[in-house]
Amino acid sequence: MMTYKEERLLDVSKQFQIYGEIQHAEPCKIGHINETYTATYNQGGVLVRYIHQRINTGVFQKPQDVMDNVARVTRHLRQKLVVADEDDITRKALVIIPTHSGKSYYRNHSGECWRTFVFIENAQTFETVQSPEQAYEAAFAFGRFQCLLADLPGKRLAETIPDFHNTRKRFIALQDAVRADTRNRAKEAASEIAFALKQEPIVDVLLDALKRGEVPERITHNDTKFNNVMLDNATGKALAVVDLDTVMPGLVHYDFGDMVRTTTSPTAEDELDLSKVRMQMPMFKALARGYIEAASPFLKKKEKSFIAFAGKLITYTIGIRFLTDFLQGDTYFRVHRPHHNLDRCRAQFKLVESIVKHEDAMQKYVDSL
Ligand code: GN1
Ligand code: MG
Repeated sequence: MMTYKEERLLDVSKQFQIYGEIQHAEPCKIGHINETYTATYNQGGVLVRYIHQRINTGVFQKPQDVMDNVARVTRHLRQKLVVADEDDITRKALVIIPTHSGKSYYRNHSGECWRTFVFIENAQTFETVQSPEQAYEAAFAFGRFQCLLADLPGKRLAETIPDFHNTRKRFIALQDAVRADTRNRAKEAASEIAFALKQEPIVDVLLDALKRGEVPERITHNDTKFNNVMLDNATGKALAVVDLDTVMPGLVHYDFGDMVRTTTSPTAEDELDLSKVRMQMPMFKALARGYIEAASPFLKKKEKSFIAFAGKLITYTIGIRFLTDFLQGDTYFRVHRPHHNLDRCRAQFKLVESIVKHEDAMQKYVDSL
């Protein structure tokens, strides 16, 4: 018997090339953007799981572009793993299940866009990092991901969200939100706004380096949260990186920076006790080692050097995105309580302050590798 009330999911489940009957489905609570379900099917008496995911088309306005990118990237990764003679490849590169008409996603009568992946069994994700070994694994996985995609053939990937990590544009958006103050919330966030504006000198550092040709555009993941890495239950090793919606042209620093943001503090992104939020050097070192080890085949010298700075910039950038969303009435990131976006912003800014205290040591360590 179906144990869930999601009538729409029943319709969705019929659209894809999956054998067997859907038994039940549970919502996954990870992620602020898309809506994700784990669905169990009975295939000849064996229970097999799939992921059904509704793409947030408010955020990803061209779902076809998203799915074209994801299809190209996963196909390329799979080919590389085959050539490298790896085993267990369906747990290492996401597998898209097409619709009956061969499409990579299904659009229903009310315009909802749904896609399906093979579920990766015996693996898990974590909201917070448990050990430097895990940090190393995550960084190695994202570095390898970039490395395997460095020779992706064909045209430039679509920019699924233009200017996604453009800190200058994010800064301007914050200034606009403060000026408009449509929800009359600027007062409550006065000290966060002041902190954000004071950091302006760091806003253009990577954009300028890109303009000067010191750092090149590459294919990057752009959402390298620690909870986007699947770790094997048995070995603790990273299997796959997931959430490929923002795989597109970018700077490697965006990826490394978001790893620093989500992997160096023992706390969750929305920690309320700010005294617990801090950049832990052993985690940073493990990240830098793992990342550089995997990315060294393509990473240029100057590009590598900027890695140390990336954590501060991306933590700051995501912080101002949370702040902007708070000021605009929580229309972008899913929130689970009042002030959630402001709480997230505060934790990011606290981490920025902690990173600043370790900046020199971080740079020295990266340069020593
Ligand atoms: C969003 O997919 P999800 O919810 O993990 C966001 C990221 C932010 C992150 C902050 C498309 O990621 O950019 O860093 O929240 N994704 C998008 O947790 O905006
Ligand atoms: Mg995401």
